[in-house]
Amino acid sequence: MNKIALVTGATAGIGKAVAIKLASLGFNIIITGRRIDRLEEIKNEIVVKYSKEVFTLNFDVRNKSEAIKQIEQLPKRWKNIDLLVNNAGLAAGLGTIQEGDMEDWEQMIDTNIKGLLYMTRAISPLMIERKKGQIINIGSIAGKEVYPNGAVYCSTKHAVDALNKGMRIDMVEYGIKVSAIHPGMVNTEFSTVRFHGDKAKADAVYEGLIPLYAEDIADAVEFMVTRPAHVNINDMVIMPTAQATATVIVRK
Ligand code: NDP
Ligand code: 8X3
Repeated sequence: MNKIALVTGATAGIGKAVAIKLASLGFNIIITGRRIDRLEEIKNEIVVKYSKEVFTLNFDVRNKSEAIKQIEQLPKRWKNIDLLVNNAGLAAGLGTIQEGDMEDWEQMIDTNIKGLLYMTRAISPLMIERKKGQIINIGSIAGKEVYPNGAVYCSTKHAVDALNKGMRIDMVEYGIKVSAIHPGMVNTEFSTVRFHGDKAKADAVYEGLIPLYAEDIADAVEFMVTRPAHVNINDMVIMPTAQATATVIVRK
């Protein structure tokens, strides 16, 4: 069987583009997400275009017992996961701490930090047993800087940055590569989700500049997974050319 990659949050945006890219590189893919119709669509697309095998897992990464069970119950051959892409995540809302919506905070913390931890806890022992594997964590420029009205989202992505470094320390003796990609603005469903479905507000985020596209991040994943065995890319920060920092953006 070909190499196996598991991509969390593969029903949209970066995760979907990464799953498709990895299939084009020859991986069989496990895709996860809460929207089962999307999982089935993407599975069909990959099977038809790339003739790769796809296994779908429909669950919420915030649900600890479900996340662990989904991996435990994988058929034996699908447990040989060579690559885990921890991508599922979101920003919910944009506002100050003093006025923040605590439900939004919990959703971000539970998905971006705890969900990533559950998936890594479930899958890393399988890699350790085989003494091989690679983990790519999708962080953000928000994990390198803090911007106004983004304290909680930025905290979750700073946590991803720290977890990426910590995991690398824990895994090094087993030969497991651990990397992070930290994108700036990528035009996906991210802003629509952040603004709770307000598409006009979301579109305004990308007005007057060429943002990154999900495929640009998939290209970075391709670079990471095609390095020789002795090379690990620790960390990659990728921005649109029109963006210098989280807040310095040139719009024309
Ligand atoms: P999208 O909203 O387009 O995609 C998010 C994906 O995450 C979806 O597949 C969604 O699937 C999944 N997801 C969200 N919550 C859960 C959950 N509780 N359980 C399972 N899956 C979940 O956004 P992006 O593709 O842009 O975001 C992907 C990652 O990239 C995130 O971690 C985000 O923080 C990060 N990022 C995004 C940037 C951007 O500008 N777009 C920049 C920097 C980082 P479903 O809804 O079906 O469950
Ligand atoms: C998403 C990009 O700039 O909203 O992580 O933090 S930003």
